[in-house]
Amino acid sequence: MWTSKIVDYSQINNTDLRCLISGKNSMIIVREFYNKKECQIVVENIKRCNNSTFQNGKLKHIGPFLMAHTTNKKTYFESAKKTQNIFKKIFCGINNPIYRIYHTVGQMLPEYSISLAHESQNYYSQAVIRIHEKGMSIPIHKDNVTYEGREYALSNIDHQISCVLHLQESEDGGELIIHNRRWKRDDERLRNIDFGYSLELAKDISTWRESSINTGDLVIINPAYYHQVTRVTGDTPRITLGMFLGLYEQDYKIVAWA
Ligand SMILES: O=C(O)CCC(=O)C(=O)O
Repeated sequence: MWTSKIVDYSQINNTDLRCLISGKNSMIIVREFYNKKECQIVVENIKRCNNSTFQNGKLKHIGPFLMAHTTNKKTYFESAKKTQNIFKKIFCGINNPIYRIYHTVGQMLPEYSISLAHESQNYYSQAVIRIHEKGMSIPIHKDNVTYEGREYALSNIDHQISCVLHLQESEDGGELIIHNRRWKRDDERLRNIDFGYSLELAKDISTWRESSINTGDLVIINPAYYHQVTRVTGDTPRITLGMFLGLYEQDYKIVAWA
């Protein structure tokens, strides 16, 4: 059966990220990556942010997302720069989870260096904080910068990994589902006009639905496999911090972006 791998933050040294790249496991959950108190402080700091902090009012994202700027690099890099200061404020006085993710993945692949991606002086977005309020969901989709981010230098990576830190869970809904089907170019015929793909792609495919994710857990997946988040049905918003990592095998280098 296609299952997740659950590890404690103290055991990450023995965790091999390659089980995601090869598709052997559906996801890695690092338990208690961030403690509950730290999550609470971050959530309180997010609540204090004014409206101009958010990318757009409806979706409630902090930080630009490369996939939303595939043909607008200038705006993406400008917004990424502005957001660095917002993140400094949000994580002021506590462990910055962005660097902790770098450190954690660095321990899983110790021979690799890891840093924020950049194109000359332009640094990519560090992360995206997503606030999913009641009624919101993420349709079935894949993430593949080598296909969709061709205008960006990092589209020549060898592998892409997605890391999502759960800062606040909703009482109900907001579950991550990952399907044991890797994106193929031919699947584009089943793409929706706005975002995501037809659920037909997941028909008769083994699926992993993870309902044991707790506040403070870090979830790592291979985003080339179709995944989705079910509708949030509780009153408390689901709040996450996400970023991608790209591996360059020959250079033993990992770059981070959102
Ligand atoms: O919020 C999540 O659990 C998954 C987010 C997602 O779809 C992604 O990182 O591509």
